[in-house]
Amino acid sequence: MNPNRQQHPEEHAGTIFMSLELEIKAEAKHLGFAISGICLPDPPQHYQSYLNWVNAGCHADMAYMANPNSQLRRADPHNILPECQSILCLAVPYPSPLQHPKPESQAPTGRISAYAWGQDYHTYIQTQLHQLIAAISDLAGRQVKAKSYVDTGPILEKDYAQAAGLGWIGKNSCLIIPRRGSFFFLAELLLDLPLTPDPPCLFDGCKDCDRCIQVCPTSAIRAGHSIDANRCIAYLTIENRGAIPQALRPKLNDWIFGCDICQSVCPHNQHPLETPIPDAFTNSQINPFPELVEELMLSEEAFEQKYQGTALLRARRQGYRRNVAIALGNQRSSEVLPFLKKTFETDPDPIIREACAWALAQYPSKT
Ligand code: B12
Ligand code: SF4
Ligand code: SF4
Repeated sequence: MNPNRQQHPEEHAGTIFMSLELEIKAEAKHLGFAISGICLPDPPQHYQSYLNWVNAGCHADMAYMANPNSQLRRADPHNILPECQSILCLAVPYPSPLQHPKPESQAPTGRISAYAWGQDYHTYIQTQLHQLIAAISDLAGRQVKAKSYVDTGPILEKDYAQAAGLGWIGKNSCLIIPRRGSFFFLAELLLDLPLTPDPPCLFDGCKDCDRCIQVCPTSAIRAGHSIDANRCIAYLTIENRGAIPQALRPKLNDWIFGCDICQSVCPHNQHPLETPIPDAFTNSQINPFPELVEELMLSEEAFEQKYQGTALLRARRQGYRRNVAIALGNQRSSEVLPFLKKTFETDPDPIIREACAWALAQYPSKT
């Protein structure tokens, strides 16, 4: 404990000191990590399931999920931070799409997944994690060695979150927090600090429910609480760099970046307890339901400018406009035909031209 640090308001002679674990969690909460828990840096419980998933090709073209170095690191957190003695698992809420239904619109509009409505969570949460490391060093009385991740590293984040007691892994493969649902980002700090672990979450809130499996438009949810990325709209619209398989295009409907369907139907997301959401994610920087023609016409410069600082840049302009063209094909709104035709005829990018050709073919022929 650092003798120089400021006294906690509850600390004065005669009162009981909070444990280091509780003090760390209080700091975490103060920095926007609404839920936190601690686990040991043991090999993850479902490592073999991960290997099976990779061997079955469910990672699609996400090579970073499969390469030998990434497998080695996922096998044991000590392969990332040899001095690791505990893992602090953290969750940060983002807005529920159920509270922001898509408004009626004359012009065809798309749909952007709720996790991307605010600032890019990687940047925002990484900043908060660095502040938390500084606070923990202060509490510990020494500079702690730490490695921070928020969707940024070779670690099975949901496994550790479950081990640290945050929640359970649902059949839709998302980490669900009891009474709070799954519209949360996960983050971790690997620490060289020995901390008392929390009990794991042993609750199974799924039981006989299979709503997510029933509604997934592309049948991407596999048995065993995992997803076939080759079929998942989130993968197809964000990570996938090539063309989207023709058979799946109609299933994308109006989704142009990510997909919230399997979480939106989950009973645990219907009436969650309110959890304060950081301003970074509530002050929506973008229109969650943008007009598709406007998006199709975005120049490289306009795209970068419009979506600077948001997660949308991950799809790049090419992937984003490919998705937009497919959504235009799915909506069959005849006033957009001139824009689709113009893009088909003049766009230099073959991926975009092909997506426009497909979209045009969805419109009833006049002959
Ligand atoms: C690759 C990836 C994707 C891929 C593949 C998805 C997937 N489920 O694997 C794609 C691009 C499709 C994707 C989509 C999304 N993602 Co993503 N993704 C990841 C990433 C980088 C790795 C996930 C992973 O390890 N997959 C490997 C496979 C094997 O893991 P898994 O399918 O989850 O399998 C686990 C369970 O099946 C469990 N298991 C195995 N057997 C059994 C048996 C039982 C009984 C149980 C209970 C569990 C169990 O063990 C496995 C290993 O943990 C993580 C970040 C990270 N480093 O963990 C984010 C992460 C999972 N994604 C996240 C988000 C927000 C999303 C989206 C909601 C975004 C969107 N709206 O479009 C969707 C959700 C789609 C879905 N239903 O999963 C969040 C999830 C937060 C949460 N509450 O769970 C994470 C944790 C990022 C973060 N730090 O916030 N994602
Ligand atoms: S995110 Fe969409 S496509 Fe992917 S598993 Fe869930 S419902 Fe299916
Ligand atoms: S919809 Fe049902 S089965 Fe799917 S994750 Fe939620 S509770 Fe589990």
